[in-house]
Amino acid sequence: MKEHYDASDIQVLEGMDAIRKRPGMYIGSTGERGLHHLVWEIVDNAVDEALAGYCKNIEVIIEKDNSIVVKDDGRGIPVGINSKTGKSTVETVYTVLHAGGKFGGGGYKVSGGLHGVGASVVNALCSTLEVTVYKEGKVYYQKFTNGGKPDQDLAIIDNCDENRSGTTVRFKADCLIFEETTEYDYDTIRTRLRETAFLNKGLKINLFDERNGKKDEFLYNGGIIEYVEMINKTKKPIHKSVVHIEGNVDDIIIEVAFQYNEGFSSNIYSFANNINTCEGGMHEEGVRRALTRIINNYAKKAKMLKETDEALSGDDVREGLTMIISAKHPNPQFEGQTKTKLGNVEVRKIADSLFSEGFERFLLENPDEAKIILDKSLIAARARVAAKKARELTRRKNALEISSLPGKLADCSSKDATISEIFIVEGDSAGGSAKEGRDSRTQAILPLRGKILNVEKARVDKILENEEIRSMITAFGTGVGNEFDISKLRYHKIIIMTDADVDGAHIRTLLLTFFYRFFRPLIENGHIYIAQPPLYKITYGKTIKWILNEKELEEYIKTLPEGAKYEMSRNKGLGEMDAVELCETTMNINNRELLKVVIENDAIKVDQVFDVLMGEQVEPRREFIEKNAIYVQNLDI
Ligand code: 0RA
Repeated sequence: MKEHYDASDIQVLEGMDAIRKRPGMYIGSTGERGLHHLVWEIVDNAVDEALAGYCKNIEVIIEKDNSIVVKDDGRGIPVGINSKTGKSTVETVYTVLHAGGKFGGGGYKVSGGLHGVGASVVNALCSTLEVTVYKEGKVYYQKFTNGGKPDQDLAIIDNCDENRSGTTVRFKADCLIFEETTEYDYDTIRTRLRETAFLNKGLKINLFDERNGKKDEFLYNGGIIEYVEMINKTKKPIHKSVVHIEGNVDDIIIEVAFQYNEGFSSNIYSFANNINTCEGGMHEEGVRRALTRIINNYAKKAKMLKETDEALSGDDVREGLTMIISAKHPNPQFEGQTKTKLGNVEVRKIADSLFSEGFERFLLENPDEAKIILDKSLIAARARVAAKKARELTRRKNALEISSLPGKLADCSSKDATISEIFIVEGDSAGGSAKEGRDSRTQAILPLRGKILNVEKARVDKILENEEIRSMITAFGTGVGNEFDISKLRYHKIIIMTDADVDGAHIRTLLLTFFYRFFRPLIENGHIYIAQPPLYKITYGKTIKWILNEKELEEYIKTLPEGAKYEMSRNKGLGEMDAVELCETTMNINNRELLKVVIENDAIKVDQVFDVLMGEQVEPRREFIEKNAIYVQNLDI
């Protein structure tokens, strides 16, 4: 341990201390997500070395005690003394905030949003961090403890093969900072590393979990082409090849891969320097604009669009489209609420022209596939026109009626949306009890008859003709599609209340799919909830007790006198309770426990889950349910 600190040491210590005082500012949270950010940060450093063209293999190990090891075979972090800090570059990188970028010198960096905060942030939040650098026949090593305090200077500890180079970092999250958990989730790390491998063709990434022996290897020589193929594996592609377009202008690289499938939703995922740009940005705008324009031009030239037809809209040409856009920029600007929007304006034009050129050439060289793609867009346009007519019809019909609200809806009397709730209830009989037991001031009830339409299997016009779906749309008040306006939402809580059986779970999944596809902002803004009717009924003497779950059951039974004779039954459906019981257990805001529905950050994963569960192909669905039963359960929470 060091005993003497000079002025620059003190400065560094203060910097590291500031990170420990406000970890949230640097890694977003100190929960599970923040914990995983440590891994992303260290892996991203290695990926930067791969982007620079020097690293081909990355290995990540989750050790038994939840230490993480990240190994790369890059050039190795420089070991010489840094003139500004008077310390080795290794020590500087791991103890000075934002030092990372300064030593890279050009190249594409994985940096933006919460990422790229620097290895020093990780070090500050770890109980131990060890760096080993292999370079020019020597092995260099330095260890930091208690939030990044160096145990000693960087030292040569061994010799190695002259040809070997690389960096190995081993770290353990500090449980004083990550109070909630320091346990890593294999699948979270796996999904992220797979994505990184897709986005960096030729980079091999190995993952090994010493806690349970799980392992994976990711290497995609086809890069994002293979990514599109994987996403479309659960859908039915309508043309053979994945279209691939790549080019660069002024050191800005744009790469796009896409393929249409039989489905109706559009799945466009964009990345800038490997960061998932969920909020889009200039690269995405450029490509979208070009896609619409090129398809319209082709349709006109091929006389597929009659003079009388209106132009194909962006939605038309994106129906059933799976697309990955990857931009690499030497100096990316990340904007937006979550810093996941690429802001560099020059990128729009570059993305537009590179994509237009490549896509036009593809259409010319592949007339058969061109026809398939054009037909798909033309059919979508016709369906859109039909849907518009259907909507207009609904509106006119409503205008003639006195109230535009659906007849089955028992509305609440309050007009204040912030305190109003709507229960979507399975079945008329449960709907009856709910109407009787509700607080009619703030609680509205909308009973649904049977199962709603599966929106993954139907086109927009058919979906909008469905009566159950129309009731929900009118009741919510927001409108759908282009007309959607969240400020018109009539209830801030939309609560799904279904039976606690298989059918109930299916109806809930159908409803969640519908909300996810048509009302995603309602989920994103936390308006969708799931009611939890009690699972058990205990009759003890004259008292009847409804119990939410196994855990509460155990606790309740403990409170009964020893040898007490009680009867227990599983609550099969909402119909088993009378109005008062339903109200007291599941609806009353003082007693009930609602689950809020949230969207997993990984949009691709969520999309796949819905698609596999609700889509056309049976085999991947079975496969998926077998492998991921638990995840599907979690999805509801
Ligand atoms: C700056 C310059 C050089 C290598 C690196 C950074 C580097 C950093 C990390 C972080 C994790 N793995 C890494 N690998 C390399 C080049 C050094 C030289 O040419 O001597």
